Amino acid sequence: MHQAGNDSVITLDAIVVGAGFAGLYMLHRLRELGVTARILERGSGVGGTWYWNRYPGARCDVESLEYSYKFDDALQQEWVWTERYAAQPEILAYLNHVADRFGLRPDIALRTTVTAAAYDEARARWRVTTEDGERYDVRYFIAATGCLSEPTRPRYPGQEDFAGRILYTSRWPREDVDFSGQRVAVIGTGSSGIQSIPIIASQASRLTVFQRTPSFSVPACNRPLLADEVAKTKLEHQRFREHNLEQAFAFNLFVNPRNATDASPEEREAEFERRWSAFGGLQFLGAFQDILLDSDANREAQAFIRRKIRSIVEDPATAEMLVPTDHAVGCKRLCSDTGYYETYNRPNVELIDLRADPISRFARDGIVVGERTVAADAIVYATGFDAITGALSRIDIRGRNGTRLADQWEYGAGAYLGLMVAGFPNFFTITGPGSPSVLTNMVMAIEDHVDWVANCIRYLDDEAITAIEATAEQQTAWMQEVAAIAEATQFTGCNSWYSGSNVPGKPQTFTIYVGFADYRNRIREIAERGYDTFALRSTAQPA
Ligand code: N01
Repeated sequence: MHQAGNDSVITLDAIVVGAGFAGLYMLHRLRELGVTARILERGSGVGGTWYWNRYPGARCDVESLEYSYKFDDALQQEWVWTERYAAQPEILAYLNHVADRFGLRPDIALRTTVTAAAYDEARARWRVTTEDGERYDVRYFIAATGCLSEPTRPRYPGQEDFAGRILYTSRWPREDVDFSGQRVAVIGTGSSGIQSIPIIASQASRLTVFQRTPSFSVPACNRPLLADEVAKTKLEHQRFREHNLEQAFAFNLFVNPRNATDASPEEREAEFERRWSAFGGLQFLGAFQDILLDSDANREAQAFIRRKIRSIVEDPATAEMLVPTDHAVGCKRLCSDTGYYETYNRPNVELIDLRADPISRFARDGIVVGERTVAADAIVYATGFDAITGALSRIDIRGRNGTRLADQWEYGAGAYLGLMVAGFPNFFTITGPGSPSVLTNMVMAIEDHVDWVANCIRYLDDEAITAIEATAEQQTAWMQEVAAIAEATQFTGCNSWYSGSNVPGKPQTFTIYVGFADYRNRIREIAERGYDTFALRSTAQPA
């Protein structure tokens, strides 16, 4: 690393933003290539989304044996997952282990927020600036900023008057939060709310849940992993993980080849019941192969979950409030829970439907809905994220001719292959808009992207190419393809964070490439054919 004394600009080959799954593996690969790099991470620890989202009940909805890196055999063998779905502390411990095992920490700057990055076309270099005024001069600017890292922060009138504690699931404190004897309000019933509500209910004297839209949720069927199944997976892990890469969502979704629309009512009921009570969680989506493609098939899945909610929740009025009526199963991300619907049978839990009774303001002692003040000692926002683009849009990123990324994405985000933005040479977006990102087992999608970026950088070095950039035509055609694929599915017909409709003013575009295995083949083919179709520049030498 070269640190110039005069202007305190640190010269490296690459800056990676973020020390989650993506940033850690990217740094590892860059080092293998001999590329000097540093991760800049705003948290005070590594782990990314698993560093911040430490709310009670936080747990992954992809199985732990699959939701882990596959790149290193020894790592795969030595780490032992304890539960079918890993809880947040275990995943965070795993990522800390990875940072130590591969000696990554010396090249990670924590508590470091990137505020700006500007491309200097004459020098084909990026100038990256942090909140503390540090400046880096690099050839590659790599965003490993995560898809769910920028929380939305709704604000109600009178919020500053509230005398109790306000918490965000997405920014949960590091110390234990004990709700014993407290009256707690939770706003939001997506995955974070649905995971935390049963646990908060078991601690609090009273829990009031404020729901704007009910979600579909399926029991996770979590359990301790058996020693035998762990040993078997370790023995076969190469094949097991290769199999992930061939799947539509990069995890082992057991898809029943039958159509729900062809099945008899008895057959449908039996299969849905098996998925609900034995398989659990996202496996519900594989009950029939047409659930995510055909609205009639999806309606059968909806009807089954609605019946389940009504059979579990004892109070009929509460059950009706919890029944989703305005979207398909899977259109909003399917939630995976442990005892969520049962929680509403507890005498200390109440559900308020914000569509019938909107919050008018916060008061000193609680939340005002209509004429009533719901008393609260603590309010938990489980209101979600400015997904996919939120973290990047908050950095002042300027490409060629000073074009701002936020301006280019004003009417909808796009990136060729989900990896490179036209007008922004040598800038890579890991799991960016236009890639399968959140509709996958993220660790697999991340590894795949990191490998792609690493191979691209090796190619550029080998060929003495200074800068690579996607063309505007490539990007436009790619995003059209992404949209066309999504239109043939059930993912686009509702308000969801997938399409940005949860963030006021955000353009509503569905930028997720549905189908990991197809996508992976596409980007590998493109790389194998060579990079000649990109705009390449080899004249100016890197400074
Ligand atoms: O966020 P969400 P999340 N007033 O956007 C409501 C991943 N994740 O943090 O639907 C009142 O899903 C909002 O209502 P509506 C996973 O991919 C994974 O829960 O917009 N309510 C919704 O009910 C997940 O999908 C895991 O009408 C407001 C809720 O808040 C993603 O992160 C665990 C509101 C937000 O739900 C996001 O989940 C946790 C307002 N002003 C998270 N604004 C697992 O691996 C929003 N809402 C299992």
